[in-house]
Amino acid sequence: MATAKDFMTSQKSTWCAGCGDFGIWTGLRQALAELNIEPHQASLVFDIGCCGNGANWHNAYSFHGLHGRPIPVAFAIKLANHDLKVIVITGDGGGYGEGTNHFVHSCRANVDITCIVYNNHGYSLTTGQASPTTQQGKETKSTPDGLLETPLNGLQLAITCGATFVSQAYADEVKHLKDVLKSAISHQGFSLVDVLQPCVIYNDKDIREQYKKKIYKLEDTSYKPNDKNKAYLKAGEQTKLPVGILFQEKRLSYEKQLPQISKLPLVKQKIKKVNINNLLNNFK
Ligand SMILES: Cc1ncc(C[n+]2csc(CCOP(=O)(O)OP(=O)(O)O)c2C)c(N)n1
Ligand code: SF4
Repeated sequence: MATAKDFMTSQKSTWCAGCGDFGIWTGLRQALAELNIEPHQASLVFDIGCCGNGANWHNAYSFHGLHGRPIPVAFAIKLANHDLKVIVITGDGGGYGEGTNHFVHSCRANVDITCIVYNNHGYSLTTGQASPTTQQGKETKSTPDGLLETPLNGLQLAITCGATFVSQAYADEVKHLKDVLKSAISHQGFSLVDVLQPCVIYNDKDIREQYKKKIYKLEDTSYKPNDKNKAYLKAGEQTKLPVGILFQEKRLSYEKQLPQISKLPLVKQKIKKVNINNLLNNFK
């Protein structure tokens, strides 16, 4: 039986005391353990960012690559070995900014990966610039006179682009977050968990009080996550913030439709000897 501790390394975290990333780290480790996934059965793909720095203290097959690019790496890992649970760890900057293109097309593809967006509504690692989810009018290091653009809603983007599991969670509600993560990781297809993550350095000083006033659990209402139009509207709520599963549907995942890997993961297949001359002759 795996335990949450199995997903820790001997490295100490460099996150600031009070960072919301700690709650997500705990929730993720607990979710994996409760699903009885061992570290060698999971691949965690980290973006560059404060959240991505966690690559050093998460034990699993980890990859820490270029900013905005964890999704294509995760997609490729899934195609190479679809027996692995593949999880992307990215910020709102990486997921919805530099990596938007990959996000959009992986939703469409419905590849079976889980994308956890550590959404602190700004670029934290690079010291407080505006990201695509920053509130309009916000003064940040990169928008000293206030941000002009309207914020991007990652939940609505995912629903529109064909993601088959879309959810929102809160970093400080670890048990609830863990349950949402368990559902997302167990889902067959592209799953998004957008986690509202307090940053104690670059968010408003009362960010936790703001979240406490606004957040409510969808399970405490009569809401059912099976209607795309209703999910889109729910995902747009701002005065109050719903946490839980907003949308889920069944659709065959990308890797399940590939005949080449339907019987055996690519990594377990024997490499066939190919006469390269036959191939080269085709180009003559
Ligand atoms: C290709 C590339 N572009 C830009 C950067 C600079 N950069 C590093 S992290 C980052 C954004 C971090 O914000 P986010 O993804 O939201 O993660 P957070 O630090 O808030 O967890 C940026 C712009 C980079 N390292 N590489
Ligand atoms: S700067 Fe913000 S997001 Fe980064 S470690 Fe500190 S509290 Fe967390």
